[in-house]
Amino acid sequence: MPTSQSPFVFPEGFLWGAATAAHQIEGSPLADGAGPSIWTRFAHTPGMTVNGDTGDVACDHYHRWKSDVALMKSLGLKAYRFSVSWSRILPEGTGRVNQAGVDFYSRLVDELLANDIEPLLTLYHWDLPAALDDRGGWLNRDIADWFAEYGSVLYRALDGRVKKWVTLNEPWVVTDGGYLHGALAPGHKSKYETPIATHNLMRAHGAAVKAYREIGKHEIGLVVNIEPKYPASDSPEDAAAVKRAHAYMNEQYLDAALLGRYPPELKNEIFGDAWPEWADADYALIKQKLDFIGINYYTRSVTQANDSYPLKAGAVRQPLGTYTETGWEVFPQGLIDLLVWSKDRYGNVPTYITENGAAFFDPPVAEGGRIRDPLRMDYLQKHLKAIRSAIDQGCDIRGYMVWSLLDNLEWSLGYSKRFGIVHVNYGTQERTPKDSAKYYSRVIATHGESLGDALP
Ligand code: GBH
Repeated sequence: MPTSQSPFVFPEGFLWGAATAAHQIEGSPLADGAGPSIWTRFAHTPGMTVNGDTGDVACDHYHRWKSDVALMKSLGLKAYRFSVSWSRILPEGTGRVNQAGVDFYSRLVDELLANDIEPLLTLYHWDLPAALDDRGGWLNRDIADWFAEYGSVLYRALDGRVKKWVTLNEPWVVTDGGYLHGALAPGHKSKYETPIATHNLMRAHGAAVKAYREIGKHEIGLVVNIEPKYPASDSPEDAAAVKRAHAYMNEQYLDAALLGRYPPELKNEIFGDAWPEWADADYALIKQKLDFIGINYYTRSVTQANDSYPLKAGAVRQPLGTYTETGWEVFPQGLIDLLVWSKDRYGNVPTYITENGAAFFDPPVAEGGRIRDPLRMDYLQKHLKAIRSAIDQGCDIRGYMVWSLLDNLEWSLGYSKRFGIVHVNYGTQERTPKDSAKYYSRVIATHGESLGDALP
């Protein structure tokens, strides 16, 4: 029983968990009747991923789901956030349901519940059915209906056992990476396509929430990535760059979902004529009541004006900053700042931190199976303290999902970056909890009370 002595004890019911995504851990993407996704296709296109890495095997979670749940249980996790691969459920994206795909997730959910681990299910974590991409993917307005149809199959199969649903993971990354800069599937580079993909993602989100209200009885929300923007100098140019970057990354999707509009900077300062006018009926579809929002936080951005296209703003490296292996600055105060900003702008919607974590080089597994990852442990401690402090400042934070349970496929970076609190040996598929996993277990077991203790 936590005592009131520790300033770090978390509110009752605060949900401690870990997160993953289907394409990043499952492997066997075409097993049991599944159709290909844009990520299967993209990763098999030469030159698109580091070392040509693909998700064909990944962490083999598709076969190891049961022992992976036992691993979660042994760490004391109370929740597990995962995503469903759309093309396992509907191989063509719409129409025919592949029951074997539904059964896979149904068994996973049963196993989680049998171990008292609450499932948080994300419908879309970037692996669009390739068959839908062939029909225009996120550029086709029909995708709102396709997405609601897909969601409805899962709501009917799993609602009640699953009580927390997420429509989209990080629509900003889908559009910026997939349609503007092309580093992620489907690899397009078009200023004209990006706003259309954005808008159809949000229409699909709205349609899936609307369908949920007819079928489901529990909670549904949206997950976004937020990166607070700070000016690199006092110049008016940098202040304007911050405003653009903030509107583009941080306000774009939450404003649409919660306020029913897009920030004016998108048309006036960033996309110009490439930003279309949308019908009022679209905004009405997009703005649905949400039960919660999920925020993924990794880093901040110190922003300056530049001539990059089309944002004319970019991040500057901080000479005194600490950086992770993906080149992201460690900046826990940013998490407090963004949670307070979100509370003030959107009215303290119940919020989960649905991802937070860091890639660092881990030493090889030492004798006795120990993996020392002091930098990741320090990262977790600082960010959990930041959340505790945001709660003290009145933010309604309901839970925390560390990214990630396992080392996994880091999209186009392949297996080169390790975010797991559990090490994966990709040769043997052996899982070894790192020191950070043991630390996180103890924080969970003490409900935060031990958060201030010196790190081992
Ligand atoms: C998440 O996205 C994904 O949901 C998850 O699948 C992924 O594995 C995980 O993060 C780790 O990458 O280069 O300094 O300008 C991360 C969203 C958006 C966070 C871009 C970092 C760039 C920082 N990312 N942001 S910088």
